[in-house]
Amino acid sequence: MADDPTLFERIASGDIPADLVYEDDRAIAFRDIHPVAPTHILVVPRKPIPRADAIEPEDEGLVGHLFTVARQVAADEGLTDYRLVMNCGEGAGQSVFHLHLHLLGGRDFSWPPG
Ligand code: D5M
Repeated sequence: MADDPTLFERIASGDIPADLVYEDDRAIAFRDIHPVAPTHILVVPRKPIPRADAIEPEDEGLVGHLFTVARQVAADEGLTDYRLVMNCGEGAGQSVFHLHLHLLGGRDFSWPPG
C-alpha cells in the first residue's frame, strides 16, 4: 500500500492551500506558515524525499535544482544576503519529513545558529 502523501505533497497537489511563490515540474516554493524572518520561504521538491540523509545519487540533479530555485526566489524577493537551511532529523529541528530548504532573509543572522 502506498504511503499517505506528505504535508508538502498535499500542498503541491493543491489539496492544502499555501502562499506559493514558485512552481515548476520538479519543485515548488511557498511562504512558511510560521516565519522566523521577514522572508521565510520553503523550497520543496515534488518528490517526497523524507530527509537529507535519504538523498540518493539519482537525486543529485533535483537537489541542485532546489538551490537554483532558491536563488531565483531570493532574487524575486529582492534579497542579496540570505540564509539557506536544511534540517535533518528531529534533533536538528526537522518537523516535516519531506525534504525542504528554508530560504530566510530580510534581517541579520547570527552564527552559530541555535
Ligand atoms: O520545517 C518545516 C516548516 O514547515 C516549519 O518552519 C513550518 C512549516 N510549515 C508547516 N506546515 C506548513 C503549512 N501548512 N504551510 C506552510 N508552512 C508550513 P522543519 O525544518 O521540518 O522544521
